[in-house]
Amino acid sequence: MKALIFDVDGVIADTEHMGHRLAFNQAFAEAGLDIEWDEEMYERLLWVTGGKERIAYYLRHCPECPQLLDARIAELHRRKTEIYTQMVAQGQIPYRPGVRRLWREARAAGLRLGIASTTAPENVLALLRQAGEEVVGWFDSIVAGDMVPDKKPAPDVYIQVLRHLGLEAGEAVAIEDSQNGLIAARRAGIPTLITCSHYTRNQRFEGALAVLEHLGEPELPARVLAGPAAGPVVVTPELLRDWMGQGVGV
Ligand code: XBP
Repeated sequence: MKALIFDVDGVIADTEHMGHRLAFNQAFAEAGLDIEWDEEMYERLLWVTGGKERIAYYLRHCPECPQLLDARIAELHRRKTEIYTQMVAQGQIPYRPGVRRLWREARAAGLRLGIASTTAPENVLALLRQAGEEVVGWFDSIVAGDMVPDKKPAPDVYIQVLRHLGLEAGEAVAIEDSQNGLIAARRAGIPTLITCSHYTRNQRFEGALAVLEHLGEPELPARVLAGPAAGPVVVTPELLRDWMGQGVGV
């Protein structure tokens, strides 16, 4: 294991729940559109990855909604991104347990770090900067949003990160929170750990290394929801190497 590749939304912070949905709704309201995505609707819409794609999908399936041109959807999405990045900059979306600790431990252990995300690159940078300006430089590859042709569950984003890092799939571990993310990483051949988030708790994760509540802190170990260990765990580079060595899986 030479690298850890992190998904962003749901893994670094519970951004879908605390940020993205609210930002979409605010952008709709500001544009004078009578659209509000409640939690139940948003959970279903999350199967469509990418904000522009999600808006377009929703409008196509909403007979009473205006049918907007792609340029209008892109404009709405730009405003949504502005709203979202402001929310992040104001510190409204805290990091999940264990994320910063694992980044530090991975670097200390000589592992490289990557980001593979479907969200817009400016959203990724805003969230990383929340941990300090220098944190962006900890990542040797950040691939996000429209930087690849096809979004998750396509493997493009992971294949691109592996290319940047110059690694084979089996030399990295991906950390994801959703079934679409797991499929993307597995299609790229990368062993994948799942930390469930607000909207993905009920999804299925066959083929993951393990399914955890979060990454854990020494004072707040994470429950193992499926996988190799019985008791609560704190995810460390050593634990991941151990699980990789044992060939564990869900
Ligand atoms: C999650 C997504 C994104 C976000 C919204 O990506 O599918 O579309 O919901 O962000 P990941 P944008 O879990 O891979 O980070 O509106 O910027 O697309």
